[in-house]
Amino acid sequence: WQGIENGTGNTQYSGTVTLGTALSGSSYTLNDTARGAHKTYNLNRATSGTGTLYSGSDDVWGNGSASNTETAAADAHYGAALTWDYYKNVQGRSGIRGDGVGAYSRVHYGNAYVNAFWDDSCFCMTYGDGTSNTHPLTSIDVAAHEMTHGVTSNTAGLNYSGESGGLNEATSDIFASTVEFYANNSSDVGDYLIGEKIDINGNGTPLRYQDKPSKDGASKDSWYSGIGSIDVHYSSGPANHFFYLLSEGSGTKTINGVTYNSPTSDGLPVTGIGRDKAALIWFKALTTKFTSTTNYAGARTGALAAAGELYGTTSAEYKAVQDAFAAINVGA
Ligand code: ASN
Ligand code: ZN
Ligand code: CA
Repeated sequence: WQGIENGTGNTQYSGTVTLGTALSGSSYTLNDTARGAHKTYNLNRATSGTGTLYSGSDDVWGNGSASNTETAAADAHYGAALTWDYYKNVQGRSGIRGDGVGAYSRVHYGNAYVNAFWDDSCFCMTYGDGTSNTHPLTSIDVAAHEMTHGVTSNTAGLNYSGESGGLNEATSDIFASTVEFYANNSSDVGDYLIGEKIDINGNGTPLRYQDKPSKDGASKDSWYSGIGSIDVHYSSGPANHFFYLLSEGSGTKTINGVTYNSPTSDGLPVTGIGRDKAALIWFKALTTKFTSTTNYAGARTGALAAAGELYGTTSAEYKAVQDAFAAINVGA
C-alpha cells in the first residue's frame, strides 16, 4: 500500500511547489499516486533503461540548483502533474490514453544532452541536463510539450513528417503554452514562447515564438506549398501562429510582461477569442477530427468543424478560426 503524500519540490524554474508523492514504509518516493501513479526516475547520465525511482527519507526534493540531483526531478515531476491536471480538469481527459494511467519521467539522460523527448515504446518522457549540465530541459512548457506528444500519439496519431508532422509539433507547443498559463506559477509565468527558461541558445532567447514563429530564424509564419519538406519543428510555425492569432488576435499586445507583435499574411486583422476557447477548439479537433495524415487544409476543416460544434457556425469563434487560418495563408 502506498500512501498519498504531498511533498515539497524546490525546483529550478518554478520556485517551491507541492509534489504528489507516496510513502511506502519509511521511504518517500516520486510516485504521484493521485495522478495515475506517474513516477520520476534518475537515469544518472545513462542513455537506456528506466533508471532509479527517486526515493528518500524526507519528502523534500531538490534545492533549486541543477547541481542537486533531485532538482531536475522536482521540475519534471511538477510539469507532469500540471499537464495531467490540465488535461483532466480542463479537457476532461484522464491521462495520456484517457484511461487514468500515468506515464513516467526520466531525468539526467546522458551527459550535457540538450534535448527532451517523448517515446511511445516506453510510454515515458526523458530529459537531458542541457549545456554544461546546468540547464536541464525540465521547464513546465517542455514537460507539457513532451507529454502532449503522448496525447497526440494516442488520439489523432499525426504522422511525424510532412505537414502532419508540423501539426504534431505545433500541438505540443500549443498545449505547452496552455499548460504554462494554466499553472499560474509566479516563477514561470505563462507566455507564448517555448523554452524561455532553459537558455537553450545560450543568450537567454527562447526556442520558439508563437506570435511570429520566424523570429527563431527558421520557422515559417505562414503556409506555403513546400512547407511539408522542412523540419517538423519549423513547419509547426503556421499552426503555432494560428493558435496565437486565434487566442490573442493580430497586432501588438503585452501579456505577463512579454510584448508580442503578430502579423497576418493577408494583411487583415484577426480578433482573438482568448486562449481557453482556442485550446478547447484545438483539443476537440485533435481528438475527434484530425487523423494521422491531416495536413494544413485538413486542420482548417477540422478546427472549423470543432468550432462549429462548440460555438455554432454563425459564432464569433467560428469566424475567428476562419480569419486566423486565412492569416496563415490557409483557405479563403
Ligand atoms: N524535443 C524534441 C521534440 O519533442 C525531440 C525530438 O525532436 N525528437 O520534438
Ligand atoms: Zn516535440
Ligand atoms: Ca513558455
